[in-house]
Amino acid sequence: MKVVYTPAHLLHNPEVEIERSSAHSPFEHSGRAEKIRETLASDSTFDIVAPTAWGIDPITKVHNPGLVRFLSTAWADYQRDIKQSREVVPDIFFKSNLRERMGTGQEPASVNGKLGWWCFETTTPLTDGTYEAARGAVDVALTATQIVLDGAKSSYGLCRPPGHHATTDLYGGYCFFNNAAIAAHHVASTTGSKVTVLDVDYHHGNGTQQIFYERDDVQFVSLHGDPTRAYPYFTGYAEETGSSKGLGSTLNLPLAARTQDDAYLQSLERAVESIKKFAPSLLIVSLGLDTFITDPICDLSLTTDGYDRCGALVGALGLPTVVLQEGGYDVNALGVNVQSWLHGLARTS
Ligand code: SP5
Ligand code: ZN
Repeated sequence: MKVVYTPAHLLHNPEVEIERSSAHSPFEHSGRAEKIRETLASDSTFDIVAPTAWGIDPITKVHNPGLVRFLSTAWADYQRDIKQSREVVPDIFFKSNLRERMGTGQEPASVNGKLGWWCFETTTPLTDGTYEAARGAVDVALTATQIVLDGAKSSYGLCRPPGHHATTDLYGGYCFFNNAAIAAHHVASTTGSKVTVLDVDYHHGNGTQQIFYERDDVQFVSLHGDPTRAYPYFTGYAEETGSSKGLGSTLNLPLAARTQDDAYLQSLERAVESIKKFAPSLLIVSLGLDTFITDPICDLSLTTDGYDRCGALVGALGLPTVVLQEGGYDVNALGVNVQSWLHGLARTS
């Protein structure tokens, strides 16, 4: 199986994350992707290749061009206009209620205002090379997708930073550009065929859901910690099933704390049945390993063997499958967990 990787991710290298009312070292750091790369490099099943450059157009077909423009200069603008700072984080957020009955308003002219306009939370600092790293992750996703469009049964894109929390207009949740959504839109719009994004990251893929909520050509199916207790809190309820043309093309399967392999696989079986009904021509998996039993920020209880079973269940769909990396924060186990999931997939697909 081809693994698409670029060292460009190293350019996004925050040293602090503001979370739970304190500043601490980031859960999302470059060691995650390097651990995965090292583990897959030592396994002859995998062949690591570099991405090709796809340019900005596939990004602006999914994201507001204003978001892309902002991210391309935000760090430098902040250094120049506000102060010298290794990490750049908003200190104010636009919330639509602030202007209730007064219209949406407009993007502020000042960089501090812009930060609050385009970002939704504090755990996603910008550093000097964040934009280049985020562009690299999109190139990784699109190159992995092209490998499958060219006839491979499956591929794996080692995306970092991750993508599934980024909406059309907002970054956050460690995500800047929605790699999986950009890949899914690219396939749907260039082939005219249906695509499913199956999101198995612990956290609800609010960005991917929002991007496709009214569409009937891209299905979104997600298993995640129940938003009554889990980040990102405001989305991912079972009642959210899509709207207008997209009604019925979104499926949310929220999970209880400490869900183990067998119960998780029962929910994954429901996801697989809904994908069969939708009958896409291609499957994109947003793969988060933060469902792992010892993940430091999550509360599900999956095991390394469980991931093999999950990959095998998805592989049995028999669909061309692009697997893209999202979260997973127990770095010691991250490499073997990705490896296990992909071995399961390759065995049955
Ligand atoms: C891609 C991805 O997995 N993004 C996750 C972003 C979560 N960021 C904030 C997490 C806050 C969780 N705090 C819970 C601490 C429990 N000890
Ligand atoms: Zn996650």
